[in-house]
Amino acid sequence: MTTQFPSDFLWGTATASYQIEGAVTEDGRKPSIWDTFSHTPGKTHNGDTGDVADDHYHRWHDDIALMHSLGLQAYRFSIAWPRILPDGTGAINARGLDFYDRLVDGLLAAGIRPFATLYHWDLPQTLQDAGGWANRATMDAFVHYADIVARRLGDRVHDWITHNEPWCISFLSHMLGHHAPGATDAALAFQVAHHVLTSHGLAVPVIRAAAPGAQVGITLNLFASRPESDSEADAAAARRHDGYLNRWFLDPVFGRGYPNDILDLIGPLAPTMEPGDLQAAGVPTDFLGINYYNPTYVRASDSAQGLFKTSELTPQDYQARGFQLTEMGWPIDPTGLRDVLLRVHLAYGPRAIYITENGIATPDTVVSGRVDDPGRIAYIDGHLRATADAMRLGVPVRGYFLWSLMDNFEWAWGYSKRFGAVYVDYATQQRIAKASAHWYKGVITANSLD
Ligand code: IFM
Repeated sequence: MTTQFPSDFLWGTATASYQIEGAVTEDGRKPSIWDTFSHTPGKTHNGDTGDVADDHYHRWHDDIALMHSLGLQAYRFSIAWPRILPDGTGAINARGLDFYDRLVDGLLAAGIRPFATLYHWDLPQTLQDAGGWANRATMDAFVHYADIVARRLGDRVHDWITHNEPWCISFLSHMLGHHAPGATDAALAFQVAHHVLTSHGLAVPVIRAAAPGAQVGITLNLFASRPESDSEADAAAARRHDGYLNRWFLDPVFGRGYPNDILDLIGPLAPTMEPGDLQAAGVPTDFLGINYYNPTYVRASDSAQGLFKTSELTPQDYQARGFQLTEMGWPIDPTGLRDVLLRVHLAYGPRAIYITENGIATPDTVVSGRVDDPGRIAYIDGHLRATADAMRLGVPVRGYFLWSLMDNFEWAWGYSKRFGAVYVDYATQQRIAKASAHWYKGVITANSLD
């Protein structure tokens, strides 16, 4: 059955600065926490770093031409804070701003609408040395940085995202230790989350003032938290899981403060707040960005280590239950996206939603100059149909950004996982549009799925 999208539906791809740019010491850029982390032995697969990545800093012009050839209408990229303010605050590095200036002009000349994310994890190391996101001063530094960037680009960039995936910035990076800066302290993670959310809210009016007419939002990575069985214990575990992964972020962003059930659960680990913080975090926004990859099934667990007393199914569990897995070991289930979209619409009512990331890592190889990735086509197809299902039920989804434009540095997984619609040969930096990129172009052109 043909699935038609509205005529103004926006089709794009997404990337992030540290994952593609390389050129980490060029034109005045100083280290970010990801430079430090990736250069620390044992932190990334194979010791991979973003030193070169996709060399996009030098190849941006060709990359825009590639996007144009693929029919893309929008491009979500992130700005590297350490290029703009190499120490996080203080002197502005004009050459850093110039890079994004050229990029934006190039995108517009190619008819591609730029969506700029201000923070996709590359915190200047100097700020980390002063306490990072646990330090309130980092919030002020972020707002100042947002102001500088919005003043420079705001005459041409109309769509702004403050932060990408606050859950990853806080819990994945400060409680689970998987991402930079690699801390394992739950109280720290809650404090970081609070400052990230507050800084989002403080930055929104600043961006609007610097870029009149701007549409401003935040991107959350949301999960379909599902109980593994019908038992009341597992249902309660799924609520806790949802509480700390989803509601801990959705509730304050939509002006409701933090969820009481999670506050009760964490007791003294709750963040220190100042008057006005929650009000700031709840500032009305123009859209919500949602990143969705997979559902998560959880069961109650009495493990003394688990603050939330839940455990997620393992990849083996998912396989045993008939799920197909991505190369990341994540279960594939597009109904999770439909459920997340409906839930957010009904419970929070954002003015508009963009799917700012959705995609899959697949085991791609080049054969006779071609890369066939049927798994990616099936994944996108399924998730677009799920999106259309949600839209038919009234969810205001305005666009879809495939993660990612091209293969890139997948954080702790280094270059071992390929999420791109475009294959990157890291030895030569050759780009090869995969079968999915050609297929996606067809979808964009038709504005529908057959
Ligand atoms: O590569 C990441 C991206 O930086 C943030 N969202 C999830 C992607 C895939 O893991």
